[in-house]
Amino acid sequence: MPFDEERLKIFLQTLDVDLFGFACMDDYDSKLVGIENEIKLSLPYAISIGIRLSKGVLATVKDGPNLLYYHHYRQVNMSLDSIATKIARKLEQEGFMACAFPASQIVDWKKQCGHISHKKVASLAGLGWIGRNNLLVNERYGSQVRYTTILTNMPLSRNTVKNFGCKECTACLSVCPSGAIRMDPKDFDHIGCYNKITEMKNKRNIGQHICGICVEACRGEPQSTLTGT
Ligand code: B12
Repeated sequence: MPFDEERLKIFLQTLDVDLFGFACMDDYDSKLVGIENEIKLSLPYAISIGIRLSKGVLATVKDGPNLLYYHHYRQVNMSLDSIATKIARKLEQEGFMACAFPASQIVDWKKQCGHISHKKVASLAGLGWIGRNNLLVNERYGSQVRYTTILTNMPLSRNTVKNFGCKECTACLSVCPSGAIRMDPKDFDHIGCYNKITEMKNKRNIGQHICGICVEACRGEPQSTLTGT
């Protein structure tokens, strides 16, 4: 029996992820960073996976990042990286090519970019939309999900993009310590956010540019139907 999309879905359901979806790299209209752009042609399909953050840990994020959140952030990144490697290995064992990208690695420090935007791939894979907080908002889990991407040449169908938008929700607006969040997601103040995160990193002795306040505030709708394929 050939390893097709249906069998891939069954395999993905056995893994410890909360969300997954498929996209076509034809629709990814940005350049990849620090890697040959031709990979989009040789590996034209994308699998986006997401792991939700612990509600218990997020509840401790009051006025900014703490060491517990930092540890959890690293653990979830490690889980995503390990699961993405497992998926790529499975695809290669089944005779396809695949490439797993790191969950959280900066390859261009000046432009603050990773190889590929996981938010963009996840939104193309139907897992959510870019919210007022500049994060990917999933209908069910809000922004409390971290993502990564696997590219492959195994033919996959595109999921429908769910660009529902934040509607009247402004939960993240007033809590942002830098005032970077505005009504229109396009007006998000990237520099203001970055400066505040850098200040918190230095003051709180946290080894990473993290914050967590707008992540904690964006909780999604627990009643909504499960997204992903
Ligand atoms: C570098 C980086 C940062 C930099 C900022 C860089 C930047 N310019 O965005 C800093 C250190 C400031 C940062 C901060 C944070 N980050 Co960060 N970061 C990254 C990283 C490693 C690379 C991002 C990148 O390449 N950006 C380049 C720009 C061009 O791409 P982008 O921001 O991803 O997306 C833009 C465009 O692509 C476009 N877009 C996005 N989707 C779509 C869809 C369509 C259809 C279209 C047309 C356009 C479009 O609009 C976006 C906004 O401008 C990613 C991991 C990754 N490889 O994706 C994590 C990542 C974006 N970070 C993440 C998080 C959670 C955070 C923080 C909350 C920190 C924390 N963990 O506590 C804050 C968020 C602050 C905020 N509200 O935005 C998560 C987001 C998860 C989510 N649910 O959205 C990611 C995806 C990591 C992960 N593995 O999950 N981050």
